[in-house]
Amino acid sequence: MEYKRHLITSALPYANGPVHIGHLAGVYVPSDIYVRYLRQKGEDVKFICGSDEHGVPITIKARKEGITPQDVVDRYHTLNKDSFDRFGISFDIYSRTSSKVHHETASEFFKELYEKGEFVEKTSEQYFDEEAGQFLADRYIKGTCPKCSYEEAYGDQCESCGTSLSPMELINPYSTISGSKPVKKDTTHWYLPLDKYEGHLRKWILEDHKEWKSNVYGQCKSWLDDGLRPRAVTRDLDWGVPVPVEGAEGKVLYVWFDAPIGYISATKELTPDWEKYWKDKETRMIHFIGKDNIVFHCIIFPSMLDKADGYILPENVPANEFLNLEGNKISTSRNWAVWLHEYLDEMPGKEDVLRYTLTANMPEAKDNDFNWADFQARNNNELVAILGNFVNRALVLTHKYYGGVIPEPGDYTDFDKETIAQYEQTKGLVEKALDQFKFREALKEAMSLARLGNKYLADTEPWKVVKTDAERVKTIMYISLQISAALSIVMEPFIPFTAVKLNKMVNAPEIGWDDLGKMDLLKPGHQINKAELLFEKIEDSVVEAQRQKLEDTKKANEAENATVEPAKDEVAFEDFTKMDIRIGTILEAEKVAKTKKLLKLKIDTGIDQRTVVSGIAEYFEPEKIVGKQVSILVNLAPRKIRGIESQGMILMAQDADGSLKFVEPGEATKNGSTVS
Ligand code: B3M
Ligand code: ZN
Repeated sequence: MEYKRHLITSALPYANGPVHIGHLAGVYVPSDIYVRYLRQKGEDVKFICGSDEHGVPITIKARKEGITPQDVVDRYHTLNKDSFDRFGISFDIYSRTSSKVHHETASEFFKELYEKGEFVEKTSEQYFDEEAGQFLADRYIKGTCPKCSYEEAYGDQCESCGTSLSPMELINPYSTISGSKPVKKDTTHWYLPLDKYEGHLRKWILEDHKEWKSNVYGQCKSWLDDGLRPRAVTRDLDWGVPVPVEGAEGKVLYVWFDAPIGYISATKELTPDWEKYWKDKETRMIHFIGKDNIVFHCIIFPSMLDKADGYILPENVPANEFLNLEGNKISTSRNWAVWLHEYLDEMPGKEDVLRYTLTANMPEAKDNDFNWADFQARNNNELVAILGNFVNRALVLTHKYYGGVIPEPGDYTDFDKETIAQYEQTKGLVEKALDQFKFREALKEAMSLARLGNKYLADTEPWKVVKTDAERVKTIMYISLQISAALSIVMEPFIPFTAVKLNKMVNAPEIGWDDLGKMDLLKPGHQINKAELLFEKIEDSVVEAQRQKLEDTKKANEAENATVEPAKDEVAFEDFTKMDIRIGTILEAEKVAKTKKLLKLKIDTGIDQRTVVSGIAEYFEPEKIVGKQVSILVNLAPRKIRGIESQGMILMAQDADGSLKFVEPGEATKNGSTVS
């Protein structure tokens, strides 16, 4: 079916933390590529996003920081909106669900279904924290997962096995507010009877949308085969959209009921024609999300839309899988992530390098991994060595031979014709891939054009031929310049900053997607602008610094989670008094030859000066510890270590991250002072 317009939504990031590369690879880079592609083709498209500002994680963060939920969402809404903008994610609107428009829209939506009698009203026992004086929903309650026995499962989902849960299913539940064991108390909520919609959903998804990605189709099928259950769409919370029903004081809409309605309220904010995008069958709606949001976008939200007045349903929901980082799961709580705002600050001008790498490794069908070595390789071996190198040669030689003016080509050789024939395939190959949401494949086809150009120049060697056949070089450069101009268009959805720069260099603002494949994008006599390098090599030190940053994070995590050794067996006081520990000062320190771990120390013990061999060489540079005061066991029997007689032992503390620290007096102390 031909559609008049497209409504593209991308998951609303929770405003309780920054956006990281997992979000980008899962949702925002693919949706932005797709929207830019539609715009290139001249389609009428609206790209909708915004902050998801309700939900328990936000109130938990506010409580932890002693601020209000509004303070939390204001901080992250601003940070994320700014970061997306700097990264070239080209939303038509980036709204927020704490807005007045959204509260009104979500409230009206609920009321519409309520008045139609769609909800089932049910009073049931829910867990209540008597200390905190509140009901425990979602992340306010934890316990053991009934499915996999993970002991930190939340009331709404087990993060270990992914099972969707309700608080009543948890084993040994406890409140995450007070830690106390909750009691059960009656409360009334409104439920969406998903079980009633099962037949319609089965037909709509399993029969009418067999073309959906297998990871999405498969998850929907297993949800439907497991049997759908009524789902509560309200909560006993004070942060969110109040339930617009008499007697519902203190209750708000469940975040996953109100958030998808955020797409509608944002469209309302964007255009008075919003109903054309939400209620006209000639609009094609696509939801871009991560795999953990499939049930909400394929089962729950479409059921809500279907029961409301005249809304269209999504034509596709191309959810991506997850991205891991250096072989580990990305984790906000463990700070194991590459945060977008930090990347933008630390790698200015490299937005497209990250876009390119995340697209090349996009977790489209299975989880995939991001690592800094690959990031560097993609930049140096592909962007610099192929795309940048080709374009730079084509433009620099045109300036060198023709003062930057496009030459008149001569006859094409067979090799020219083969190259042009391949160039003419690019548009169709990129479109076919993008129409199927295959972004890795689409990028590969677009980059094949750069490889083609690079090979064409390398094989024709105009810098050599120019000495003998100037006419031939005009044809070679003409063909190379058409390919360069085509790259400034076909690369725009993927690496938009570079595409704009390249299009300025070829000085052809008027060309567009439909011109791809033509051989007269730049006509003879056209003047190109100055050639600049599109990319610069990324040195080892740059990625080393990023890896070190992750290493430091890992160490900090280990330190935080390290368990403290249990105490050793009891000793009698008399045993302890036998040990004579003094304060001493390190006078000299040197590495013990042929060993990695040993330092030979000369220590002033206040009693005498003596030699001690200590296994601290991997932790301290000898010259840096001279003069340091230490605690030394002076009546330890001397022993030979690597031929050196060691007369005593200095006391060291092994920190949680494995590092060694001296046990030293807090202030200057006389050598020989007794430690007891
Ligand atoms: N806030 C994102 C998440 O689950 C969630 C998406 C809402 S889209 C309506 O991380
Ligand atoms: Zn589980």
